[in-house]
Amino acid sequence: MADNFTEVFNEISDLLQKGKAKDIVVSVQKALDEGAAPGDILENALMEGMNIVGGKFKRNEVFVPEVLIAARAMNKATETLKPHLAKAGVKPVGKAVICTVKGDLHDIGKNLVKMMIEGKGIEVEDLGVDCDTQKIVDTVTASDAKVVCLSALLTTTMTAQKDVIDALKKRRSPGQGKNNGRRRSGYPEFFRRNRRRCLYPRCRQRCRSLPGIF
Ligand code: B12
Repeated sequence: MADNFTEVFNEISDLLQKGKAKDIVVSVQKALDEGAAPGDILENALMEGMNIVGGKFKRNEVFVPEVLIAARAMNKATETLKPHLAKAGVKPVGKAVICTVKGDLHDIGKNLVKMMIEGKGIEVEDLGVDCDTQKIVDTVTASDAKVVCLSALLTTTMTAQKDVIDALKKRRSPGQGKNNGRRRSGYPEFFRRNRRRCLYPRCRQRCRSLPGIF
């Protein structure tokens, strides 16, 4: 953490842990005015505070209501940061679909990832939380999205990521018919063209992520 900003970053982290949504917006603005980099505020103040809340939640020192008000403060703070993280006036370079999978309501990380991707000039269609596999597949198929971002924080919802990937592999979108007698892959063209590896660990496709995003 940049020494100059230790005080204001600690203040932001404390306010997040206490769930002070109004005050945190003022402190985030103060940090920006003092010249702190938006990415540092996110990582060294907000994420720091959320990790402390997470640790306390795990040790049963705080409970769901406290985590929820901290989450609300986090969302308010990231709203303030958003315009500073996004590159103004960047022409969209592609489209992504993002959501949390069926059964998962944790959307803070998803919202952050969305902001980061938007900051790279990618247009993002956000399907929200607790998203049905079929709805994701339909949206991806109907759109020209090149990237699908699936967020799952629970052990029990991880498998829904695989469900979506399997369903996407099986589907045949209107533009994905036969190609020289061979069936074309259901994977978005981007992955094949850019030779990236899939986010799903066991998938052998090379479609990891866009360069420099994650
Ligand atoms: C906040 C929180 C909640 C809030 C969520 C509020 C909200 N609107 O999001 C509430 C109180 C609702 C909640 C509920 C529950 N929670 Co909770 N929660 C958390 C907590 C404390 C923080 C998560 C968070 O937001 N972190 C901050 C963000 C910024 O980090 P992140 O989510 O990890 O996201 C980053 C990366 O993961 C990544 N990322 C995230 N998504 C994506 C997507 C893509 C495509 C990419 C590339 C990257 C990426 O990038 C993000 C930025 O770096 C975690 C503990 C922890 N320390 O993680 C537990 C935790 C996730 N919850 C847990 C549990 C058990 C639950 C409940 C089942 C509790 C209960 N008994 O009711 C419920 C389930 C609700 C549901 N159906 O989803 C467990 C999960 C354990 C497990 N292995 O399954 C955890 C780990 C706590 C614990 N240690 O026990 N929770």
